[in-house]
Amino acid sequence: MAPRKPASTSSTQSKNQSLEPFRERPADTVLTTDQGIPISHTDDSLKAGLRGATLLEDFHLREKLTRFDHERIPERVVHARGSAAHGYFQVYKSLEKYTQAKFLTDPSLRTPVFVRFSTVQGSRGSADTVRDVRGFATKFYTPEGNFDLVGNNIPVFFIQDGIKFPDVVHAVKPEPHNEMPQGGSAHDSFWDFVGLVPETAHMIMWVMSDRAIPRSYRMMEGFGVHTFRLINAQGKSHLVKFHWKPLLGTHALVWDEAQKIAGKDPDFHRRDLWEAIEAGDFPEYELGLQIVSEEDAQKYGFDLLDATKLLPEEQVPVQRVGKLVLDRNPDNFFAETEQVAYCVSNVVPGIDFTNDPLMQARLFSYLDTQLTRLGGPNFAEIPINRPVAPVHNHQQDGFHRDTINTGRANYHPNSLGGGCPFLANPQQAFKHHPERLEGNKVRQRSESFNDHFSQATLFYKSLSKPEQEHLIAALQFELGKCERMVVRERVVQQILANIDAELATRVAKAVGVTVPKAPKPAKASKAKNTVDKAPSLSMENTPKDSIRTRKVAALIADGFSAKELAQVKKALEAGGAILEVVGPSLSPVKSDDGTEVAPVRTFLTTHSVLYDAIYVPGGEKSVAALQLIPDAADFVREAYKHCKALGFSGAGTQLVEAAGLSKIAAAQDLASDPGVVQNAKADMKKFNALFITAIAAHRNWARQGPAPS
Ligand code: HDD
Repeated sequence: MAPRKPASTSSTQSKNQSLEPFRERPADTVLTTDQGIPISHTDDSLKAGLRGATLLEDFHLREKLTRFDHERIPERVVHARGSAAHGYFQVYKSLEKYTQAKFLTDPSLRTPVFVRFSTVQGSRGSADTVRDVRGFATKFYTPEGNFDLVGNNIPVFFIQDGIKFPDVVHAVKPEPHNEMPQGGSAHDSFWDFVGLVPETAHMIMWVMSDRAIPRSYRMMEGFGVHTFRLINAQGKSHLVKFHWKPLLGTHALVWDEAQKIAGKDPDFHRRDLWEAIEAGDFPEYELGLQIVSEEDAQKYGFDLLDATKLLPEEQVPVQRVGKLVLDRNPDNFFAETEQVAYCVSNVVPGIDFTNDPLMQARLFSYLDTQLTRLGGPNFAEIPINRPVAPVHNHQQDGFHRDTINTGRANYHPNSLGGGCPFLANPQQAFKHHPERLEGNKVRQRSESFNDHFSQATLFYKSLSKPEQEHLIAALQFELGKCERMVVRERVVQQILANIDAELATRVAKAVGVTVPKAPKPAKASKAKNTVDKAPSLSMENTPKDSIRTRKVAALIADGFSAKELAQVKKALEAGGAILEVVGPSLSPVKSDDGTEVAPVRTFLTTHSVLYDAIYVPGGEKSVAALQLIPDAADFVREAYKHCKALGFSGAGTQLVEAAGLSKIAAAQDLASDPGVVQNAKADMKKFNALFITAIAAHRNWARQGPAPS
């Protein structure tokens, strides 16, 4: 197969040159059939007379309909809903001490990547902001072949052995009798499974936390989950956990907001990713590695082969070793995002697997699923899946074969083809780490996998108070949707009571379950060298120093203060935020000095939940008009409810009271709520500084009360 040029090598490269041979023809061409026959009329079928029957002979009609009838391929059995982007990865300095992988040892190399983000439970058309795990899959097109890091935004998994994957997926997917619910886990079969399978406990804590409702794909972490190996040129192996750290920090939505966005804009995350890249605000993440020597593998108090456990950063710090930049949107959703096939088994020399039984099953499952999904064994020839490394082998035939193999030597060894392709130099070839393996054939689990609750408790205890309240409310919501008492009881009594007594009691009360009489205290891990708290697990400790790419709605009507709006816009844009003007209609709105601004959205076409912050400039007439528009006051109320930053300058402050927030209307000094910035005197310098700090803080959680007790 001919070598392919990198999919994207720099942010200045506008088109994927490597795909050019597969691209449609340029704009000056004429319409043809699939056979290249020119077509001059495509609006009427061929008929026997003007009002006569359609003729079977009409090959153009038949081809058009046949192609349409077969446009769909099976959606992914999990992670069906996704969005992707091209970009590149570059290592900061050589990691040759740990690995021979070229993309990790050559700092001058920009390795093209294709990253697909996804939800797990819902179908292709489901909403983006549902409570769910997010997939974070990266295909590195390295010079030594493709490496696929198929991770999630949560560092652990529901189960320990891949043989249970069909069970957990069947349980969480819409129930088989009525195909409900779509895009969510709040139903009986999922929680039935959880109550019966205690190894889910740790993952459940993560999925009920705010991690499962990210603000943006650009603001979530990624994790390889399993322990992998790095192997250096001398054959020495280290164990490694892969992380992605978003440079914009890790931020979440509010559950009420997430549910409303699912209706207002089901494409919220897809749009956010697309628009950021189109605007040149390229999402960036650093690759983090937790490296552990083989000798230390046993010392962390849990089994590194158990995918329901994480390695706290407080025990082994994450080294940031390189940067991932997503700088180009796909040209065609189906050809790229839908047809990309990630396989956990795709590794390059210098990276290897471990015996994690979850990972081992994945090594089979991904390649297997593509055979059905992409119609046969030649899916690696689809442009988005082709390596940039040259491919030479004796594979042949099968459905959808593109390569035209020449010559007669389709076997190894051969002399008819001059011995080609030759075997690679062992120094450069992939070598499986020669780990010593010995044991009886058993269908059992290691005792070292037995502790299901310590890390669930660690996670819960490491959250901030607001995060804990959100988690409790999420459990109350999810279990509250379960119809069967036995399901609710088992989760509370067999799972939650083992994690935290207060958590179990508060959820029990809310879902009508008897509070466990003497809730069992969480079983402390007997292991040495564990931590009691891991601040790195809380999003509270994420960087909050930037307003880059934050979206702010400015609410205006005729008579708004042009000066105030211009000054706030300038200050926000200087910080990298986006100010979107929302007005009563798309017609230009006249300011107090006669200049006009055309809103980009109206109260009908957008909503408070689609913004990070709200700004109301002064102008007596404008504010008086906004007070008469119920949706304008609703904008303010909702943003307040969702703990967002709100800014009111000049007469804009009057909208606070009109929105029914009289308590804060009275508190002009910010003491009661630093997230609400009011400046009736329109001292814009002071106002902008405070407003920017409030937006960068992401949310003022203090505004919320606790979840019901
Ligand atoms: Fe999986 C897709 C992530 C366990 C079997 N998985 C899939 C995708 C992601 C993950 C991000 C979407 C890839 C894309 O965008 O195309 N899966 C994970 C993680 C896991 C995990 C982080 C645990 C650490 N998965 C897992 C197990 C199995 C599978 C244990 C089976 C034994 N996963 C699949 C699959 C999918 C898939 C059925 C569906 C579509 C596909 O592979 O290409 O094979």
